[in-house]
Amino acid sequence: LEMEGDLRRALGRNEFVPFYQPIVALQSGRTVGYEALLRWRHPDRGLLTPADFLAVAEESGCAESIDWQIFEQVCAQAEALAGSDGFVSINVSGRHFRQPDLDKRLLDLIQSHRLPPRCLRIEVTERALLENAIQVKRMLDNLRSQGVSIALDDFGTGYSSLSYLHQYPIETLKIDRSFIVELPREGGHGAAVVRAIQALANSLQMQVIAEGIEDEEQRQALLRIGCRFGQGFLFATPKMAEVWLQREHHFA
Ligand code: G
Ligand code: G
Ligand code: MN
Ligand code: NA
Repeated sequence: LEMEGDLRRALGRNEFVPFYQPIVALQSGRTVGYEALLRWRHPDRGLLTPADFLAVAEESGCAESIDWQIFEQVCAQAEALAGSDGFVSINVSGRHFRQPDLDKRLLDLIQSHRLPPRCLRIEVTERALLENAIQVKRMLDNLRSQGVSIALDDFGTGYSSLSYLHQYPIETLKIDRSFIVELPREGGHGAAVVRAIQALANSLQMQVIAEGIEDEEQRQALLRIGCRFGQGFLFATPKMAEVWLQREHHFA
């Protein structure tokens, strides 16, 4: 409750900012895009992550305003970050998809910033797809038809039914980092899951991005499985846009 007042003050002072984590081609180390991740630059408590405040923000009804503060900044920065063929992805919560004009508002924002829609990607969770299936499908179809791409976040942790996947305009599956942690153990659970997701993606002609890659062993295991893209502390932690715009970064 103390934090609730704090959140509203922070909104007024634009203390919520997107940090960007590079998404790289695992073989070459070339940056192909960025994931925008919410941070709160708190004047006293330093840099806070969503785990520190998102639950309170949701209870107090501030979460959507925080999201729009992030989307606004991403739309202003995404073209420079994306370059000629990259993208910036944003996390859109399931709760946010209950708003029936989310697609229209996002497209209006994109247009007001003169952002080429191909620069933007939306990360949606399996849960969001299933909670409000018909409305979410309509909105994702609309966004996709305008050039925004769609990724399914935390894949593998949600629901087991895969039958819905091809019905949505999803181009990318993001493998949850819980599977990457277990990956290098030969014959382990992680490797089996990652191999299965990669095979599924291949047959549906989707791209795969592995999350939370922390060491070279994991990267090599992913390359052996045929996974081409990933992100994680092995390459880079999330940082402000300015850091990535200063010079060309290569994570080979
Ligand atoms: O970077 P980090 O560990 O703090 O992210 C934790 C979680 O917060 C992730 O699951 C991510 O999906 C979510 N998240 C990150 N940025 C945003 C955002 O801008 N809006 C919302 N709603 N969630 C976000
Ligand atoms: O749920 P989502 O995938 O959007 O959340 C991404 C989260 O994972 C962010 O909080 C980000 O800071 C965190 N993250 C990114 N790379 C790594 C990593 O290599 N290891 C760990 N432990 N967390 C990571
Ligand atoms: Mn994400
Ligand atoms: Na994820």
